[in-house]
Amino acid sequence: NASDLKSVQAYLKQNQVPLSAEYGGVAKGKNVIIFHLESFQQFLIDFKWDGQEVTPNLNKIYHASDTLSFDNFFNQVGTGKTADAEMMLENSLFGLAEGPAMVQYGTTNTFQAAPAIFNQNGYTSAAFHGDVPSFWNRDNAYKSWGYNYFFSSSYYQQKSDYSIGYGLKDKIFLKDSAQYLQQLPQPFYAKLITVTNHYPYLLDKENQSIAKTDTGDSTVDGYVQTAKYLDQSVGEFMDWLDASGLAKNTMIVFYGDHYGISGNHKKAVAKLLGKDSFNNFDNAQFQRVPLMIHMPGLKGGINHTYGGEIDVLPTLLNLTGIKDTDSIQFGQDLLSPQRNQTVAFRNGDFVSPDYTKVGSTYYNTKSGEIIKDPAAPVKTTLDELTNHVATELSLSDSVITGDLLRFYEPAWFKKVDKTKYSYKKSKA
Ligand code: GP9
Ligand code: MN
Repeated sequence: NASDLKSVQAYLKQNQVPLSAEYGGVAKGKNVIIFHLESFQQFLIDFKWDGQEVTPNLNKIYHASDTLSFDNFFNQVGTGKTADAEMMLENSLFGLAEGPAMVQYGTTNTFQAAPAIFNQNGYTSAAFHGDVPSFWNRDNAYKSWGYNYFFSSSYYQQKSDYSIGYGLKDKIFLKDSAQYLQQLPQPFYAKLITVTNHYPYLLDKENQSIAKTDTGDSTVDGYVQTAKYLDQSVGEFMDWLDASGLAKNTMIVFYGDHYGISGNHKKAVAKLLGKDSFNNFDNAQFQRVPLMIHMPGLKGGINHTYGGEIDVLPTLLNLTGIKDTDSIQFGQDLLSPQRNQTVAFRNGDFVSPDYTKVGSTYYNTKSGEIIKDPAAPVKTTLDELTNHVATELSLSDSVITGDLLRFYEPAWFKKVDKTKYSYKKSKA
């Protein structure tokens, strides 16, 4: 009820940090493209196999002087996988510990999500995905989030070899999406969700352009092939974006939504990474995914701040100069010098620049050493970090399970009327 909202607001107020002044408003009025790199992990950046870079196009973007690239950025998904990533990126609310929040609460809850915030600041918002609209309850959740448009499978030409796994192959999906994208009124906020680089990483022969890896684990060895295919589709899309003239007015945000290879494949991952062992600490560090913010003229570089998917929305709103004072968002601007760098995982584990928690074991993040019998001050710090993460997660959960945003009507946001939206393709 409304008093629960008060405790959430008190926590957020207490943990508020100033936004980056240096980057505030540098992307004002620019188009925003959110490019969802399915199951794409940070270790693939600059990774070589079969005598070549697996992802040369993304590597080039990662190292470009007008790209902000975060090398300590983590996925924070629970069992909701892509759905949790979407919930975090567009609401700065965590998915739930059990079950996908986007499915259980996406239809009925009140949200103050990115598509609606951008739309109320002059943007047209659109989502693109080559799967059926009902997957992860997207068609209903997107109405709650205020997407003006949602282009899903019925908007794309379908042929038997056009799809693989959960939907359209990325090259086809992106080529057709570009036709819709360039017709959107500008500025637009557009999310492109790829899907080919998805477990178990199958790809037809004619699209394979790198050898499988040789770990012997059949669900791991195809990963470089679908990752390279995704990278090629990014390259083709970026060429189109340049040729269309849109690139110069667009900030494009690439992010990996969660791990591709789960920690259960320890032996295979150790071989892949050329390590002689792969333990729980290594697996926590392995949860890094790319976040790359690319915009012509942006003061880029590799940013080492520790952060996660929960932090993207406040970062984007500051970059685009959109005011949302006292929003109910659990993330912090990734570019704020005062930010809290403790990255909460959905199960209560965390990684910070100094400490990593996995279950009941604590490690030194820099050395990977287990911390046994810590001295009193260290023990206090570890307890504080553990409690901070537990509180952050449980308060975020209360916002979702208690539908608390229905009690919050900030001046900068008009409640979304879900009945206004329909994503059905009108019969041609
Ligand atoms: C399907 C795709 C699923 O639409 O987004 O991805 P997942 O949640 O399995 O990573
Ligand atoms: Mn996913």
